Amino acid sequence: MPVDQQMDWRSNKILNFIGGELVEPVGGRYFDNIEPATGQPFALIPDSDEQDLERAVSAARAAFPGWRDTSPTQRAQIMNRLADLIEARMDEFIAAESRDNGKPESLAAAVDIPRGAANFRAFANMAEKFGGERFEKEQSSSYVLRTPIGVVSTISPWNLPLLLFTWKLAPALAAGNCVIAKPSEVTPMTAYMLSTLVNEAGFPPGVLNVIHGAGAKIGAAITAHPDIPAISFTGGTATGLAIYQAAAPNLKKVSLELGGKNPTIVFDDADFDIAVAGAKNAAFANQGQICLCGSRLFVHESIYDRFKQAFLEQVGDITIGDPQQTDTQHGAMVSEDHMEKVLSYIELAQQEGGTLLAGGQRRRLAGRCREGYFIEPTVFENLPSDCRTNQEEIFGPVVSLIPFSSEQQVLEMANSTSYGLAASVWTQDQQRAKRMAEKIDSGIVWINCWNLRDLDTPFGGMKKSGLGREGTWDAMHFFTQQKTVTTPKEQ
Ligand code: TXE
Repeated sequence: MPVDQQMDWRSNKILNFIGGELVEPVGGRYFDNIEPATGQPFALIPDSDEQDLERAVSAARAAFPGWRDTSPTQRAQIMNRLADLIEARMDEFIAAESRDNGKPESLAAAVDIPRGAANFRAFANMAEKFGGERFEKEQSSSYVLRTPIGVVSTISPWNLPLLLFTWKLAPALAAGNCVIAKPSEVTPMTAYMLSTLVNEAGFPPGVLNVIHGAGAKIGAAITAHPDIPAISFTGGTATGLAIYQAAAPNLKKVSLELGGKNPTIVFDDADFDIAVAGAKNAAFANQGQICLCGSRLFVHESIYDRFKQAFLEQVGDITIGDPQQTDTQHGAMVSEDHMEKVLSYIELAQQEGGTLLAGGQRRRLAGRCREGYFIEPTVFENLPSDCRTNQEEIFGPVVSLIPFSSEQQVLEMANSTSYGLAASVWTQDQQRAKRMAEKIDSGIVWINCWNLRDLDTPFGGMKKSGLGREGTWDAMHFFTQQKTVTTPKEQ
């Protein structure tokens, strides 16, 4: 269970969960789990390898016939029970998520943990109502069965640890698959806590297995394993491409939700105050570490100066602080490596001629967090649309302000990156909103809002932002195979 802060941190060992048991990695190796707000280690993470994976695959294969034949209603009951158990320990999960990731507890409380539990409820509901189509023709009657694939794997990232972990697990389980889940080694704690509740929820042993460890080692082993025919991945584009290649020889099914360089587009007829607040939230939520964050902020030239001023005022009001404090709005970056990556982009932006309008520095806090990985919310302007800062995913609290003069011009700039995940458009002109939605190359377009998620809607990106879609219906499709059954009609 969660870490006892009084003990020597080395005795705080995260364990794998295989075949219904919490187990040490076979090789006995661990690495440190660092708290990003303090820079200090606080737990040990299993450095799992192929031997652990083989155990998990055997357990999952053995469990599959039973789980496949469990009724959707029973599966739904077990999943709802797991959601109940998470909710009953809400405060522990919130504290652990914040400690592991660096995000404010208030954010984990508002988003990560409630959504982490709600994902099980949403897909429990799907288990009971998901079915195949029927086709009635003159000579034949057909229906489509949707059957589970078998043993599948989920590989999830560190930015929304429990939320994205369960977003993948839940449809796989609801569809009747057995799962080998690999959370990010950067933020393994809430996945571990969840694994301690799986038996109590009533899952048979082997249905859900959680393996911890390094992406390049255990993640790569999962991707290459011949008995895992489907992988749902969220993470960086480079890793997604590696997974796609590794999966090809075995013709595995892959769902890839990758990076983004998302445009926020503010027209001169937008509701000004709502647009300023929305653009700020889009740029800096979760310290800018959400694939949906709007890191390119296009503002119509006629309101540019006024907008810039109002935006900078709001950015200046963001409270940076210890994630445990209730008034903190902006916490730590997830790791030292990631902080260094983001700081190097801030340096690059200046080399590329950008004018720094706000932030731009690592923030040193006093007390407990003095070694923490904090970066100030950072705003640039005067960067050309095609420079690296405006083309590459930074994945941090860095936004670039860019003026535009026409719909055509902003569309060209918005579509100029290799990504295509999400966009937000701020205008009160419904026709313009419709035109923009049709022409922006991205899987999601929000009009006068940002990150307003309906879980039933398809979620995913175009171009290098990914392959396939998630969302309740799409994820159930991904984790099932279709079987067409046809009978002749009486002539
Ligand atoms: O993610 P990785 P990283 C972006 C963001 C960030 C960059 C790199 O720009 O700076 O990606 O982040 C597992 N085979 N996003 O390196 O490596 C890994 O263990 C199989 C966008 O931290 O993609 C983890 O569980 N698995 C993003 C998961 O992949 C491998 C969220 C994601 O880690 C593997 C996070 C391999 N060879 C970062 N290598 C989003 N789309 O929301 C690593 N993994």
